[in-house]
Amino acid sequence: PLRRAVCPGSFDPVTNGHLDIIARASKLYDVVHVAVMVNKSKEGLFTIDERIELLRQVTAEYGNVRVESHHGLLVDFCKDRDIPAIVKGLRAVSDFDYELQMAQMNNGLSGVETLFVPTNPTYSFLSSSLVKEVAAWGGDVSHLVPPLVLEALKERLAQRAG
Ligand code: COD
Repeated sequence: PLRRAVCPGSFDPVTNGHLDIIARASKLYDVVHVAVMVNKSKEGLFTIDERIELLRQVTAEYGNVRVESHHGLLVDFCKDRDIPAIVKGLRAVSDFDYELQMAQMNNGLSGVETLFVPTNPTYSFLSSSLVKEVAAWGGDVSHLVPPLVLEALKERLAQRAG
């Protein structure tokens, strides 16, 4: 059987930090599912469909990545697809508390394991929310997101400003 893992997140939008983790997971597993989790209480800069489209284009080169959205619990996404492992990036100690809680909760709910990959230090400070904030004030984020995402950000922020 194929060895599967999932990289879950909000991906609003996908950054080079996310991509680093997805690329590394894609070398360890036969199929990597990227799950764009729908959070009703967070509106987001990009719609779920836009996030999926950006992710599909920037992960196409890996060849074994499938991008989908999910409304509900991550453990149910995993159960439906026979995915035994969640792969997550750890940026700093500050990520650890919450990630550990989620890993233990998910394991208790369904037995799914969580594996942590240490972030490439180049991206240890990087998050989608900081990218959006810096870009909104005109800062240069071209080294933090793929070119396609940079264009999408510029377009969306120009729409918002206009
Ligand atoms: N370097 C390395 N990894 C990174 C970086 C970076 N710079 N930035 C992000 N990551 C990785 C992290 O592993 C992070 O967890 C993941 O990418 C996603 O990041 P975001 O910011 O897009 O997504 P989050 O943190 O909002 O995602 C949280 C989830 C959506 C995964 C979580 O809330 C969830 O599973 N929700 C579904 C509902 C559910 O099951 N809830 C119960 C949980 S116990």
